[in-house]
Amino acid sequence: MKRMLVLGAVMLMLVACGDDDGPAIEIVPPRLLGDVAPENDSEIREFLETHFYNYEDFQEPIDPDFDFKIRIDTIAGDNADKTPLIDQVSSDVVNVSSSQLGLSEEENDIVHTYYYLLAREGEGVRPTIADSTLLRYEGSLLDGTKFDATPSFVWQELPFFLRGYSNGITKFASGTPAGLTVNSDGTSSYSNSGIGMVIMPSGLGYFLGSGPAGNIPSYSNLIFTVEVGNVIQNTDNDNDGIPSILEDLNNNGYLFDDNTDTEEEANANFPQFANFQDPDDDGDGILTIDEINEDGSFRDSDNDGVPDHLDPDS
Ligand SMILES: [Ca+2]
Ligand SMILES: [Ca+2]
Ligand SMILES: [Ca+2]
Ligand SMILES: [Ca+2]
Repeated sequence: MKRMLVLGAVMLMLVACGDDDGPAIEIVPPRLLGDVAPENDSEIREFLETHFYNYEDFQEPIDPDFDFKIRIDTIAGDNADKTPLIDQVSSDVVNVSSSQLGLSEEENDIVHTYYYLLAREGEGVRPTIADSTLLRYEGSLLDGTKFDATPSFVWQELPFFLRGYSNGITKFASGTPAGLTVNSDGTSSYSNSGIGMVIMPSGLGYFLGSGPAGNIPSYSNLIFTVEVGNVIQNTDNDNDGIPSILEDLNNNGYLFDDNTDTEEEANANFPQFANFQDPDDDGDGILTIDEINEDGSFRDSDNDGVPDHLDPDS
């Protein structure tokens, strides 16, 4: 996941099929978000109804040897009377447009529901979708196939293109400040960290597939178990004096579609940098940090309603 998805070009899946004239290649266009999202949601809900997690391990008194790992199993046999996940999760929604996934079908604001489980409430603060967060995670498919994991705590710069991941992380609070313990066997733990799980549809994940090792099939629902250790609030990714979360100009909870100098960057053959990644938001050659006041407030020198750092002519 540390490797960002390159979503510029829409990938087409090639399917070989035979006919009378020999093998031919049929191009299958990507499916519609609006068709896949409800299918994914039924699959996820069925999973939540038929599976449970080791919630008893998380209840007091806690076994001193418990590793605070979430374990999922099916409700059957000896476990037939366990409480299903569906009774223990919460949900939230994210609107997704096809352009945000590099798709061309012009679908806008398709509702996607993700589910999250708080196995242990953290004691500290919750990150925004754009805060640096110290965490560890494990990603898997609903069938249990693991595709990515960081067994040790790592600092991650949110947001990710995986919106279910970035949004899901905001539900977990960090642990006790300076609560990191490195054990003699090299493992580490964090006191009172937020521990839980996020289950998301493919439109909030890798949609067409791929993933860290190219091992995620198209339209796959994803599960991430996460533990949030520490959070840097008001992270300013590009050090321009404006916290990243405040660079979501259109307030849609998605930071990659707020780019004030799109044309200037295209004309200069630069890659596109969204405002939260761009120290000169309006591309006028003056750094944003030099176009705002020291206390972080904005200036509007020519009184046209556009603050100086977003206004190339002032
Ligand atoms: Ca935005
Ligand atoms: Ca830019
Ligand atoms: Ca910026
Ligand atoms: Ca500027």
